[in-house]
Amino acid sequence: MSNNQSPWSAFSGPNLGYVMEQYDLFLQSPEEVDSELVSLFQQYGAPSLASSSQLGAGTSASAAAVSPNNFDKIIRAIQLADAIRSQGHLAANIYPLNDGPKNESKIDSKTYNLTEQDLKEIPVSLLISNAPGNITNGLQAIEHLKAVYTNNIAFEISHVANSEERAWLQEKIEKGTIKENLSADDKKELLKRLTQIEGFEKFIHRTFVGAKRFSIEGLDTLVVLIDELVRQSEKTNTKQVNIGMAHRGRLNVLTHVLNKPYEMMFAEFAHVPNETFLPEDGSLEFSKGWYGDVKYHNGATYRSKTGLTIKLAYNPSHLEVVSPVVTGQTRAAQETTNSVGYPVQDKNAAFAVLVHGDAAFPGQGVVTEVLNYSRVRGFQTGGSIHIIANNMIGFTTEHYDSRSTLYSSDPAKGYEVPIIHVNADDVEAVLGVAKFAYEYRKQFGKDIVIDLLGYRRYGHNEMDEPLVTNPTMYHVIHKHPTVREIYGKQLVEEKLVESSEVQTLDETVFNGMQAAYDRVKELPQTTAHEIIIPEAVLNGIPVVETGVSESKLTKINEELLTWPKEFTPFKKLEKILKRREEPFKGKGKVDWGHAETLAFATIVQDGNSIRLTGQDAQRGTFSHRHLVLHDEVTGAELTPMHSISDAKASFVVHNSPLTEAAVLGYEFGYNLEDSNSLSIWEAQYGDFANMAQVMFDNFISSARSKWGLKSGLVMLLPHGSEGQGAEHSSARLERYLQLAAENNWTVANLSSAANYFHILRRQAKMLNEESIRPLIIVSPKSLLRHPLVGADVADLTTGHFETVMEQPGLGQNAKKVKKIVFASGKLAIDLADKVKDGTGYEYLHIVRVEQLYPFPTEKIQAIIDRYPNAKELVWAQEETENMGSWNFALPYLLELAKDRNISYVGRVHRSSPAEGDIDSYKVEQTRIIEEAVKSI
Ligand SMILES: Cc1ncc(C[n+]2csc(CCOP(=O)(O)OP(=O)(O)O)c2C)c(N)n1
Repeated sequence: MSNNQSPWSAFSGPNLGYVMEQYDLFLQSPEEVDSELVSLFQQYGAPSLASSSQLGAGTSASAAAVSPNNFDKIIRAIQLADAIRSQGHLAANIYPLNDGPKNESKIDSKTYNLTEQDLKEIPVSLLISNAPGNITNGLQAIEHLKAVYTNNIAFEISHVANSEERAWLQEKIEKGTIKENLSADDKKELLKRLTQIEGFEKFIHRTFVGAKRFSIEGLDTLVVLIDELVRQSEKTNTKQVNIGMAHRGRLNVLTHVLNKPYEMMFAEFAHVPNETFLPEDGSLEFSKGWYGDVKYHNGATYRSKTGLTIKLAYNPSHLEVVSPVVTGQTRAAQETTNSVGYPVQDKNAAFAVLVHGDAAFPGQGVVTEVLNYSRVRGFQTGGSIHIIANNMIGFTTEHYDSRSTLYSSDPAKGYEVPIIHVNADDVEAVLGVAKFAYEYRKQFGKDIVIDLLGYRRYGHNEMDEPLVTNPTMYHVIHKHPTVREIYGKQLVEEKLVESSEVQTLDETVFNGMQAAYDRVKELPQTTAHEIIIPEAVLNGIPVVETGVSESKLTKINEELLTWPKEFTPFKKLEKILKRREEPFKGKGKVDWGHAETLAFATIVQDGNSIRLTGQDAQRGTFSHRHLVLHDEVTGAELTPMHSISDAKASFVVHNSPLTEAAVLGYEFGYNLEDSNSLSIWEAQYGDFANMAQVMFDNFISSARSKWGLKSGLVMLLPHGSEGQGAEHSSARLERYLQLAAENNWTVANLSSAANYFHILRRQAKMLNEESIRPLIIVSPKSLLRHPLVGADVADLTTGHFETVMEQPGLGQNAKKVKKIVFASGKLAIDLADKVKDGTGYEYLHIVRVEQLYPFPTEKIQAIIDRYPNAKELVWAQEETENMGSWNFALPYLLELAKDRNISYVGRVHRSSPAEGDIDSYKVEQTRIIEEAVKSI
């Protein structure tokens, strides 16, 4: 630009509009305008159309003739165009029952004091960049914008901060082609699909009267939407689609998307075994637990001939909690973990489709927990496609009692997720929206929300009478035609089909279902349901040798402590870590964190990848881990585990977002999908795990018995009374023991770093075995560096995980032992500290129960049998009497004790797990220790 040339020639379209707007502001309050623009305005005066380089295609003569000095109108027209973009959704036709809020004033030209003639005079290019060629003046431009932003599809994208993204979205929308012109065949196919979807519900409604199915009707196009996502996936070589959804419409999705045969479905309604109808080509897989679950919680895996796998996740009643599980599964499906270093992620390999309810989406916090990790490196999956199956009601609760926001989808806005609202009665629009969402995810690797707005034809379930609580809504619904009827009518009007054909199609589909049910009726009726627990589960975990040769461990240790020359460690940390050389030179002990590191290294050498996550897990809450080092100068990260020679699998530790439910659920899902990976979640303190209680109750403890899902997930829950007050003293061990049954998981409270090494290695070795089960370790805090807990290298070279350990120095003279004390974890070490080498405690033996569940009855029995004069069995714990392991252990002790006495030493019944001040703690802890070891 030469000095003399007006800078305004460089501006065109909406940019010129923006400069004009700024000029207007400059005239009124110059201090609010950017200083650079101010100097331009001072030097060159008003920006003018006449000096703009391009008026753009479609600029009519009259438009070009707008007076350059009177651009107030232009500004108002631009504001109108922008309002349509940002507020058009308020005026859109997105509610099938026409019962949503509507406000057209914000996009009315009168609000902007603009006449049709005014608009006609505005150049198109000022309002729309790259407008379709048939738009030749401003009025047409505004009408076009209204058509694309306020029809049956509405958009909310102004909260997306990235301008490239917004421009991409805007261009796609304003092209006006999201709702495509379908061929006649495509339309007929769609009608057929809608007929099947509706027909399935109608058939069940009539045949199995009163049976709960959580009908899809009113949101039938949900299936069409997912169908399209599947089709797009097949086209773009995506390997896996993971669907998470609740009850609503689930049976329809199972049948039509996962291709579960009608016969199988109807057999379930008729209470007859359905395996006979499982497709013989192996395309469909179900896992089944021995205790089972209701049909609308079951999942399935479908493998199409094109190589695409579709999974519908097994799901408990608890709304939204499946979302993190499915997202974790998706990450695992995207990652390759069979080589050293970080796992390699291919975001195109899989994606998650998360279907939400309109009440649950804004109501359940786990939804935003999941949205939050959408761009966090350890948890993102390149974008989930969220669908709100929005029937405008939650059970009987209407939106005004359900949320404080205008839309159900509003919580997603904080995460810069584009939101598309679409009228579920416009099947072609729904189809277009599915494609659009798929394309967006592919382009930007981010989440997107489709708010599919429909209604619910019946009550919450089919037994409910919705007129009782929601009369006005339901009087409308009862008169509202189904989407099949609407689309059938449309195709008749378009002369693509005769109305009789619509009717015949409906009958044919219904007859097909009747024929399927007739085949079911031929099966013998049965009400018996045998509960058969698999042998491998009943047998529990066998003894697994887990020692590693000293030469291997020595080499690993050296490799872990050899860092690249250019890496500048933080000196203090370097000193601490270098101390890990000492146990290999016969000095000092391998402490807890060191034992863990060595176990991890040997596990990746054996070929199992490791993924460890948790709050501050890289360093470890208690600064004991340091698996990721930071260069003091550059801040660069170094993971020494990646330098282990012969490692055959990936290793990663992620610091997680500050959530328990969403992260634990994620890891559970990850581990389900990649059964070869040792997935570990660590709570910052064990008590925080109760924020994820639903994951323990509904997935981790029971997924195998309900759904047949195997998991080897490890959970580390720091636990132990140390005078830190009520919260950080207890992982609420009793909860995990209460949920223990049918060998569902292992619960351990350890007192030895060597035993920790062996239990981790045992878990890894069991990963692909039938006997694998989740592992809960209530892990230590002060024991992390306790000399009595540390291991000698020799303790790691042979042997296996010990479910029970005996206190060294005690019980030497069997006849003299009068009392056997059982303790675990930190109290076991407090007692060890007390009895030292055992001198003076001939009457006493202490048994450390390292594995609480499955309870090591036989081992304990063998120990008790060695001490015929031990008349007193004492269960000692530092927890309160109503917490900890005592109530769980008592029935086992009663069986073991025979004629011996059983007594309890520990804190009395309390409502809070620990005293709030350190002094009271010390007094109480000392009392427990004294009482436990005192002579009888
Ligand atoms: C966490 C949780 N709380 C309560 C319920 C009980 N419940 C089942 S469905 C439902 C209403 C759900 O409404 P919405 O999310 O709109 O889904 P819709 O059933 O309408 O499809 C409620 C409260 C539940 N299943 N899960």
